[in-house]
Amino acid sequence: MAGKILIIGACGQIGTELTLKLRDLYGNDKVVASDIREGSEELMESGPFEIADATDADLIESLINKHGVSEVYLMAAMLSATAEKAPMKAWNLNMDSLFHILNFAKDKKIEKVFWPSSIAVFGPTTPKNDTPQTTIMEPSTVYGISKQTGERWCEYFHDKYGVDVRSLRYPGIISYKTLPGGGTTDYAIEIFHEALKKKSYTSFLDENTGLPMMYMDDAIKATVDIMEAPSEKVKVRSSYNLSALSFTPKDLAEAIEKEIPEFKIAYEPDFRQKIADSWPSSIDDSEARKDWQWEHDFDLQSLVKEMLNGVSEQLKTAK
Ligand code: AKB
Repeated sequence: MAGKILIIGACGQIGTELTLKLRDLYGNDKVVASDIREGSEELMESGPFEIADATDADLIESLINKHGVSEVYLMAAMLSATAEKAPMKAWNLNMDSLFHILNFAKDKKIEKVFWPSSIAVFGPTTPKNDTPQTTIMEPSTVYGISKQTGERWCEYFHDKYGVDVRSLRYPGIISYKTLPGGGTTDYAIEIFHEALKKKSYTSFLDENTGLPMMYMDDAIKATVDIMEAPSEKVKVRSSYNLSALSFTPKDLAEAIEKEIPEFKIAYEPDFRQKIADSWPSSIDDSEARKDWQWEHDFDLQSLVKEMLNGVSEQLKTAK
């Protein structure tokens, strides 16, 4: 890598763990974290940090120049449930931030870009099971529309201007270090906190809502792998399907019950049910597995064990 890495949206759920992993891999001073707000102590103290609004092109450009940045990971975004409540704000954040970075890459101010897409690019008319890489995509959420549009622009900037942009369609990502904000898959994180605190949880999705999910360590591994892959192996320049697990709230509750036998779950679906119903239940990610040898490590029971251990440690230190 010629210069440093800049992570925009470094204090979010994925950004936090990605920053720490990249600092481990490439050195603390090589990875500049930035976000609109400060993040965890570990993130703030382990390397350079800048307050930055992802939509402020001049500020982002000044950070690229100041730190000698050659790679950008653009993790800032408004997620599905929150975006439904503020459609234009979500559209502006999700699209403006991407255009700034793609244009910097087009103008050779940076060399390489990572931008996350999501299973939200699919919609109610998409085949629900084993959703293929290339298929019908008619997303019905603001977030999904912004991610699908972003994918088209990534491919366009690659094909037309030779921009080295790489992207993954993340499923629901399960982790405990930093809470997610405003996603439809967040029930699968809340459930662990409530299981340990109260031995019960009321899910905002119906018991049989199957969704693609993944443990954070696998999501970070996929992100590092696609960014380290030789350019010719990255054949899809819109965004790769990426998959590990698929489960329903009922499956997850049963896996938690194996560890906490008294655990009880109830179901009170809200507006997020409609979003979840429009998304696939499972994803075919054979192209990622073939092109750059993607493999996941965590199955449902190992994810449950990691989450219960991680959240209970957090609850102990919070006391
Ligand atoms: C959300 O639920 O909005 C996100 C996603 C699947 O992209 N976790």
